[in-house]
Amino acid sequence: MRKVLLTGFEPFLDNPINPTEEIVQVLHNESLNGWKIIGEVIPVDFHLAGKHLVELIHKVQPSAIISLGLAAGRNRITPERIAINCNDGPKDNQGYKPNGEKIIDDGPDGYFSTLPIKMMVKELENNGIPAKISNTAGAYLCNHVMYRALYEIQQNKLNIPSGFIHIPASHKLALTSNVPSFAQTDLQRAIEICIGCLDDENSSNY
Ligand code: PCA
Repeated sequence: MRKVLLTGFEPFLDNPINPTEEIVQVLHNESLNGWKIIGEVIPVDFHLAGKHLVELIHKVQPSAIISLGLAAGRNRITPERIAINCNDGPKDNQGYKPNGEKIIDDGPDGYFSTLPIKMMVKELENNGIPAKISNTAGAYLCNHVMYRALYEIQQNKLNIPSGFIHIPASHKLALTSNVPSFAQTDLQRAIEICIGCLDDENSSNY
């Protein structure tokens, strides 16, 4: 069965939990629409995240990659359109503070997602889940991981779709911060719906 590598992140900054961690742990080893889900948690660490992800790509040999991250404050599911060659933002979990440096010195400025992001938004909305394409994944770890995966795919001429989806806070997380929130079960269902779009015939409509 084809495998989809589904990555989430550990908690970071002032977020005591990360709902993406729970999603990938719960969905790990589940099968959906002919896809076996391999769920993995990536550290919020600029020096380790890319390495970890690249190792997973070569170990798992997935037929698609969907990476997930928390965007506390957003009020809908947001498939990302683009990743940029830049690390910036606050300190990571190891205390490293990026300063706008490139992710890959001679890498391209950016990559577009190769996931069917328009189809994902349409299907999410058809299922009653608010969603919207995002035109920036920021410059923190989420952008970093999206860029690293797309770079690795290009370097190795792997013909697989890859990209990133930011999700809002869960209710549990919103108990400790003043942000919009979804039920954890709805966040998980949203990601299942997105995985269900991987085979869509119209998926070239990025
Ligand atoms: N969100 C952060 C990093 C980890 C996560 O879940 C981001 O948006 O970059």
